[in-house]
Amino acid sequence: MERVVLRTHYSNEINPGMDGEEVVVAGWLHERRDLGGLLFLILRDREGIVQVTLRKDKTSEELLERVRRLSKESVISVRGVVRSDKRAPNGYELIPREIKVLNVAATPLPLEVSGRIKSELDTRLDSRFLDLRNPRNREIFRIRSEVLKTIRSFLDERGFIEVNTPKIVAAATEGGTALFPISYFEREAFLSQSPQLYKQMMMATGLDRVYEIAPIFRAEEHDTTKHLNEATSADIEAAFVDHEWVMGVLEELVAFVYENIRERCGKSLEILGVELPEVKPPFERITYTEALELLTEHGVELEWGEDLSTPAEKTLGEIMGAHYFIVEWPTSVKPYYTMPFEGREEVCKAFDLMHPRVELASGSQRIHDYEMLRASIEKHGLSPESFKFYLEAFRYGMPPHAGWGLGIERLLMTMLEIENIREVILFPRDRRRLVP
Ligand code: AMO
Repeated sequence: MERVVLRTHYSNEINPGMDGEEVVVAGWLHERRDLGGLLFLILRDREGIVQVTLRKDKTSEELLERVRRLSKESVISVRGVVRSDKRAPNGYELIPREIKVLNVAATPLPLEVSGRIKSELDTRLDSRFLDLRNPRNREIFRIRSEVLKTIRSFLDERGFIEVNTPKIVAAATEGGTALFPISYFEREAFLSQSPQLYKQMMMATGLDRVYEIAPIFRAEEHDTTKHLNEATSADIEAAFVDHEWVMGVLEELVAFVYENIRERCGKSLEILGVELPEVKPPFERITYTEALELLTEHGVELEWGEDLSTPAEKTLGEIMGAHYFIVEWPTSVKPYYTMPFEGREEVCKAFDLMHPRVELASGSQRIHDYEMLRASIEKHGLSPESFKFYLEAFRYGMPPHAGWGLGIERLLMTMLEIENIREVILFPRDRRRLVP
């Protein structure tokens, strides 16, 4: 069977040294400039732009007319000869032998692709397919892809096995609120808030170290710049280790992601105008109680046993100035599966990984004893009956284990200094947004 490829080169695969060679490029009509005897078409592809130069005296009137009428953002392919020219972008231009119009763009465009005219984020998200034609916006997703690859290779290397757990579930994991109910034949079901229960159950299978990168669904009413109703979480769980060990994995992973992105995505970072800071483990650790003391010193009063508010997180971030862990949380603040410290049950082996702007991850050593877990579920006002499928895994040999969940969008927005979390996910789901 014949395979059709409508281009021979991306724009960045052509250089002035190829003077005289014939190539075929394809992309969108970015701009057209009519200058005396010359007509320039600027073609844009994923990797950049190509200047196509038509000499009016050497081009048929029919072609000139066709090109003049062509709307911006139409899809074209150009077969032409490379000509080295210092004045052209990237030092070369293309002298066309054939211009094919593959699809004509309707007018007017709902969004200015070049980004020269600033659009509201809402307008941009409504026309996301056009918004991502702007390199600044599109490069975020090239980096996102590399971040996911980096996380996978880091965890693979450390013996973690990638798993996929169900997203249609029967029970809440992070407490009774914030669930999206769905109808599952004649029963009620929910969209999964976290792979928590399943990744813990994996510890009873002997798979030992697992990870999952998948959507989490949170029916929170928040309309903030750091919350999504469908987010992406990288989760790990590991057996025969404690919370300190998984914290080590987490800080090394974050540092490795920064290093790898700096190394592999230099051009994308340049387009975004971002310079990644050095991120070196180990990260500073402060206890929850120390955090409260620091906050008091800075005029923010919190009761012991309260979760950290957004202003409290912000103040702490300003004080700490780099990634840090908050450890030794009040047991009452954290979910039922969190292991308390022996002999001081009011605090537990939970941690949050913080970026100065926002929480990035949370995790803990888990309760692995059946009776203790059952009692903890009850103490949190939940019914052990609805957790039966999960509790069963703790009755027949469950090793001690620990894990964490890291928000991919939070990692990206902080790393790339992006204000609104919606920018780092293709099609955000929030309180008002269900399409596109
Ligand atoms: P938690 O609920 O803290 O922990 O979630 C883990 C991380 O996921 C990200 N996250 C979100 N990102 C964007 N929008 C949201 N609405 C949102 N909710 C959560 C955050 C957060 O730190 N089961 C535990 C993890 C564990 O203990 O292994 C859990 O889900 O970056």
